[in-house]
Amino acid sequence: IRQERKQDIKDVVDLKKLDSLRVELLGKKGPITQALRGMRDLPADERPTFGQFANTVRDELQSAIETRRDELKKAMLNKQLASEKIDVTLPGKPVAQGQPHVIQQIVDQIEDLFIGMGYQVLSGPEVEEDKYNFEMMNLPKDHPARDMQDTFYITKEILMRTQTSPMQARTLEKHDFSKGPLKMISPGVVYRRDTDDPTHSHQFHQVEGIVIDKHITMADLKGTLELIAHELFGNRFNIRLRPSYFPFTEPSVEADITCFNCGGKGCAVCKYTGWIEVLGAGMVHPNVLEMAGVDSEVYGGFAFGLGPDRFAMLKYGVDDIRNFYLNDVRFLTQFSKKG
Ligand code: FA5
Repeated sequence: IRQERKQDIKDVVDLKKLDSLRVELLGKKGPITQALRGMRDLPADERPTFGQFANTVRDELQSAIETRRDELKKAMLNKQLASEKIDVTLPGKPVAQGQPHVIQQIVDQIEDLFIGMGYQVLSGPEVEEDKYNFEMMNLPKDHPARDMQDTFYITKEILMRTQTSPMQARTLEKHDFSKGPLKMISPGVVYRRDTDDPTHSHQFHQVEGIVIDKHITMADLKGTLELIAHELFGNRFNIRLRPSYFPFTEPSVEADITCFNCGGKGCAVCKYTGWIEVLGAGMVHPNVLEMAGVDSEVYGGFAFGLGPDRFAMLKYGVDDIRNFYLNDVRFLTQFSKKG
């Protein structure tokens, strides 16, 4: 019987059944307990031998149960480990990666170019004072040229900046010329009450640039503008300078680049001119220098304001500026840096 029961214990295949077998064999109603209880009916001289034997059987069964319990637990654990095994060599699920906005990519490229030439890169407030956006840019309160930049006013003195040019005044005011020339670019968002169309948005980007020193000429400006065009477009496009007017530069120019859409032949995108205007520039007006406390008899230089939105359109052949602001990922992911 002892051997048979031990075999029963070995044959059990799950822990629950093992536990009921333990209750059955060693519990209060089990054969061992019963036998030990029945001992009092035995003659006194047989009791010690019987008792010893019963205890030995109980201990053996007990240890057989424990051994089997360990075996079953181990088997269960192994089964679980096998089922949860991870194959680290399997290819993972691709994680969608973000990227800088296409306009930011153009701005980054322009920043890299100018940092390489020793310019500092500064950013200014989008909510700006009338004083910096217009007055210190040589556009007093009722100057007709204010109409060139239809403005979102917040109060009479505070507005959404219409251009990054106020950063000219802000940096000129602070610059210490005894420490060297001023060479700065300032990228950022500007706002105008323009009617949205394929080449105009009421919110767009500009990168302002200014260089002030003792002997800066128009040739330095032209060279710098050509460098930007060359850096961004290689030799695929022509650039032309046109005389223009800005109150804060004298003389002033506007730069156009061959229309990406028609290659210069003329189409609706470029209003049949073959050119797209991408920036305004000129030699900084003495009034702007003087108002910022810089001696215009000694110092002078050039400034420019370019539109990265237009550059992005040209570079990638995007025929509607509004696409940049709709944030449709199907549009934006086309301009991955790798691609
Ligand atoms: C200016 O804003 C001057 N502050 C530029 C400047 C700076 C001149 C320094 C001289 C010295 P303008 O309004 O032309 O100029 O705008 C400059 C550029 O911004 C344009 O050439 C064009 O590329 C871009 N731009 C202007 N309006 C819009 C618009 N509504 N949507 C998209 N881009 C625009």
